[in-house]
Parts: sequence; structure tokens; C-alpha cells
Amino acid sequence: MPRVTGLSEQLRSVPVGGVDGLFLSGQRRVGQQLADGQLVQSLVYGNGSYSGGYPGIRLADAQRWEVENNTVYGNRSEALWIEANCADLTIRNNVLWQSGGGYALRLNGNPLRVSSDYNDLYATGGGNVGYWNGAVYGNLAQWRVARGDDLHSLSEDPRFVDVDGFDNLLGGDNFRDDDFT
Ligand SMILES: [Ca+2]
Ligand SMILES: [Ca+2]
Repeated sequence: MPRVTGLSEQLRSVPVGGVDGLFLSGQRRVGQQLADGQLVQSLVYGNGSYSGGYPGIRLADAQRWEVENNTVYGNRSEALWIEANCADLTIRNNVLWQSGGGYALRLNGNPLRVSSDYNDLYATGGGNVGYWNGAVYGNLAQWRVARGDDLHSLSEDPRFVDVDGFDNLLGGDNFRDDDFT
């Protein structure tokens, strides 16, 4: 079973260009999906800060994955982006904070059997809580009505101690004092 955990140092701001923070993708062939995995306890932030429109975490061709206990903050376009060819995902206990446009949780098209709950789906500065099947959901109440999901989730400031640290610079070479506790 593929398991991704504890990412932090690898996924800081990119110096140039726009790239996904973490892009997990199966091969685009039948039978070669990225199956039965876990993405847990990772911190992904500050990606795509300089140009482009790119998410903190993006999953494609992923089947039967658990996405749990991750903190995703300050990425360019989405905190968590699920492609339409994913299925059977469980999204639990994540802090997905999107600011300045984009979406905390984006479901491209209608990926099948995506269950999300107990998350903090937080959007500020023009960001939206969700995107699904071509529609934008600005707040958690709208998202719940549309999805019938995230019934125990929150949409609140997670109150990180000091995300950019003492130097007031987020990620990149300035990450050592960044504090998400
Ligand atoms: Ca810093
Ligand atoms: Ca600071």
C-alpha cells in the first residue's frame, strides 16, 4: 500500500514557476491507477506562490485512498484538488485553508464515492470552500447542501501559532521558523 506521510521540508514554496505542491497520479491506463493508498499527517504549504494556478495537493487516477490529518495552507489555487478519474476516497480530519481565490476542496467533475467529513474547510480573501461538478460553493453551508457531506466539518480559523515564523517570511528558504502548531 502506498503511504505518504510527514511531508514538510520537501514541499515549501517554489522559487519560480507554478507547480503542484504534491501531485499523486496513477498512469492513465486501465489497471494502472494509484490504488489503496494513504496520504496522512503531511504539511503542504506555500506552493505555486509566484505564478500559475496550482494546488497544494492534487490527486489523479487515485482509487481507494485515505487523505487524513493533513494541513494544507497558502497554496496558489486549491488546497486539495481531486480529479474526476479518482474514486473511493476518504477525506478526514484535514485542515484545508485556501485564500485569495481558488477552493479549499475541489472535486473536478464528479469523482465517485468521495466521502469527506471532520475537516476544516476554510476560505479567506476571495477563496471558496468548495468546487464540484462545475459549481462553486462559497461557504460550508452551501457545500453541505449540495454534497450531503462534511456534516461534522468546520469552516473556522485553525489558529496556527505563527505560520510564517519570526522572520515573517513563509516557506522557501525561510521555513525553519514557520510554525503551524
Ligand atoms: Ca519563516
Ligand atoms: Ca510571523
